[in-house]
Amino acid sequence: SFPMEKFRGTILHHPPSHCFDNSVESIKADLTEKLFSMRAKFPEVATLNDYYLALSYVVRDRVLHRWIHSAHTYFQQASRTVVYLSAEYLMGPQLGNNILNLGIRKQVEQAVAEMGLSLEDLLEQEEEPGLGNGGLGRLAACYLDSLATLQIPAFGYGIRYEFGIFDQQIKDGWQVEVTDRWLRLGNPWEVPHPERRYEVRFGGHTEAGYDAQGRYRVRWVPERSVMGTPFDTPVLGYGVGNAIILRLWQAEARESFDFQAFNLGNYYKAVDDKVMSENITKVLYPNDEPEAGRRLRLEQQYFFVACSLADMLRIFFQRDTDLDRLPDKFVVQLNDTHPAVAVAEMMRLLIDDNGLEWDRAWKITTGVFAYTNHTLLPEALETWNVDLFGKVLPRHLEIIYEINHRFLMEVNRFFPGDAGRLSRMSLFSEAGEKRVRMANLACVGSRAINGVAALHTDLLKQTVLKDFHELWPEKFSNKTNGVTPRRFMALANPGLADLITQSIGATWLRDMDRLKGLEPFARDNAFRDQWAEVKHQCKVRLAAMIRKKTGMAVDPDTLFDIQVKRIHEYKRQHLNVLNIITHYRRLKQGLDMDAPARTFIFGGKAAPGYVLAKLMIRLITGVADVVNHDPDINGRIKVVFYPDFNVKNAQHIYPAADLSEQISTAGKEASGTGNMKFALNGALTIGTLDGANVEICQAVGPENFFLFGLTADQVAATRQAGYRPCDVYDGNEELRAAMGMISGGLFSGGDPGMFAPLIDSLLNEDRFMVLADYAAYVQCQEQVGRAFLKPDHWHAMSILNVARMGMFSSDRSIAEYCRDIWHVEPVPVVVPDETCDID
Ligand code: OAK
Repeated sequence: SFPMEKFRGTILHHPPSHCFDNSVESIKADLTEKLFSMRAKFPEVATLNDYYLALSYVVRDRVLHRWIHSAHTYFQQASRTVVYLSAEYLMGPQLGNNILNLGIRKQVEQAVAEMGLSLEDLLEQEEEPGLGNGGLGRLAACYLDSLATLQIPAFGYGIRYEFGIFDQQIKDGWQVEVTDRWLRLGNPWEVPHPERRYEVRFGGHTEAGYDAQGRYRVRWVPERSVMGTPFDTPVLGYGVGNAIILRLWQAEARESFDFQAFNLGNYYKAVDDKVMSENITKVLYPNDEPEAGRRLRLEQQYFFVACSLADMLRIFFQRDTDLDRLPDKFVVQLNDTHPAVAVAEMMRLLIDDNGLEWDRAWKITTGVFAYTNHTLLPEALETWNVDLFGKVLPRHLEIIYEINHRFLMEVNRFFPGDAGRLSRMSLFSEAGEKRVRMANLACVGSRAINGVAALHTDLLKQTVLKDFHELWPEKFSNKTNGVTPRRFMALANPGLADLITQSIGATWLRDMDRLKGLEPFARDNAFRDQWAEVKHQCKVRLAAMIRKKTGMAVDPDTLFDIQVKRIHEYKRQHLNVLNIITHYRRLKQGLDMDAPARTFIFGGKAAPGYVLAKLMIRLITGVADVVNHDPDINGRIKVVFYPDFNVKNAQHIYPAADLSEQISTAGKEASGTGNMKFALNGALTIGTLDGANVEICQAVGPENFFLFGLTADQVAATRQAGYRPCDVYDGNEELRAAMGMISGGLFSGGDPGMFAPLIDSLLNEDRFMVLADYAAYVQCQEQVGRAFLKPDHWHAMSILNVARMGMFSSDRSIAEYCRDIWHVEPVPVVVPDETCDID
């Protein structure tokens, strides 16, 4: 084989400095060439998808060129590197974003136009990789964008699911899940590296003994193993030479045939094993499933963690030999607990594979990891049955027992004899069946722990992680989430972005504090008119999309009131529906006739096994059916369920909103990021003091925010005082009427039983205080209606929202992670013969 050793640590040669010509002529020539070389087609027979693929390859070459120079620079400088471990990445379509970040939009537009194509049509061809459920996965994608833009050496590691989040269809008003075959037409953005695969072992048992030097050693004798192959997708920063890599692992069988089984004539067992291996990365698991504790899911988690850490060590050993220096070279961020088994795997790698002693290994491990928590909901905190865990990862279970033993001794030194504390902090819960607590493992193995909004971090310290905070207050900090303005403003809303750039210059896209410069324009009539016109155009476009997807006509002159996010009881889409029904009933009674006409738009997926969430969708479509066709209403209310909410659709939806619904029960939404995307596109928010809403309200000013409902403290106190939802129900005539219309069958074709589970859960328990907040919400919505009737003031508020939202850029979040947790510095990448700066 090639004698790599000889060259390790020296630079062989520079990467190609082939100079890309981004002129229109050159892009056209490249496009035709790619059509030929990558699609084997000539123009007359090429499909739109062929052109999409060809254009993607044209763009990919240019992105890879920057990636090669980035990788080379980072290698040469042995730069400190961030490793982001996440089971989910919701990247969204790649073509448009890469064109934007390369700064070649105008040329590409013209090039394809001259070839008789429209860029918009080509962009529409792309099927997005839906490799995530919602907020957590999209946050990871925004963070990659900001890491690249801020010139931070980084890797994103994750799983290449063959089937991402399901596609949602609506049939007879119900959600129907369809498999997401996103790879069907090929994925031009990834580069597979089968030459760089790793073996991942599972099951079996361990054997203890002594090595040649007489040291105690444990040997793991696995039962089976699979291979992990990396697929690399470059992520380009905006207006910089830097690109980073998203490296997703795909599981493959070790051999295409198990030769022994084959020789024994057991052909089908051999094929079976191959299928079993490949199953590991077959499908993304949905959140919010009642029983998610499945073996395959644990295997997925360990699989990608094992591959990623092995890869990280390989890179480390390219330049270094002393593992004590690992924490100087890498920091590994755990995106929630899905990758938390990394703590045990790191210990195993250091002790079993590299021969380190426990204390030295533990110092390295706890110097490398940091943990972000993304939820307070107790049912979303991950635990694994110990028997299952031991069957899949016997060596890791032993290591976790040992970590726990040593950890509880430490706790006991700090808080002697506090048995309650010991049992709460243990890595194992013993109530009922014994389980491993992944959040506790993540806390113990990390040197930094953070929440994702100020309120969330405070609540973490007071509730789920209280004991850990008391032990290690210095580990905790808050890092309020952010979103990338490149995708969610410049790409999604070019009209708005252009207007902003005309007024305050172009630098805001990389320095969002500059948006402050918009404030004076809130008083400028001519500017307000332009602002209103941009919003109107976005609404016209969304109306066309709604028409195309649902066949429904909606009027862009009505108030677009939008709630898009996962469907969940705590997010309270049913509170929104109760207000719609109330408003509907008032109109039927001839009341509220001066309220503006509204289009209520919903979107979002329900977990396939979450019965009440699916029923909430059916309620929305049921209300839509009645209200939209009631001649008395005559278009004063329309209700739309926009099917298959995903990143691609989201880019059409956020820009078109007048009103953003952020109405979760206070204390339940860790942060929210949709709230930021709406406000950055000039929507006003109706919201509770929950998650990042608190900070948004503070930033834009309460006079530019529609605030309602119980605070997190009040929610807790109300619960404590013995909250009885039926008392609220009894005391509110309009609420009774609205719920009565539901339970009477008006929205279920006369079937009174359909929504009974929803109604019963509200009346008997109402875990999320829907009824407690109902009156305040309805009243706040009336205020919204009145405000919308004064367009000048409305648009002024909208401008002030955008002007004051700069801190919710993911650039700010990432800069804080870099400063407080990661301690990494930017490493600028110079690409020869290229000017990357867009401004
Ligand atoms: C998913 C699975 C397990 C735990 C949390 C999640 C998740 O998606 N959490 C969401 O993370 C977002 C990013 O931090 C937050 O904005 C959302 O509030 C939170 O629900």
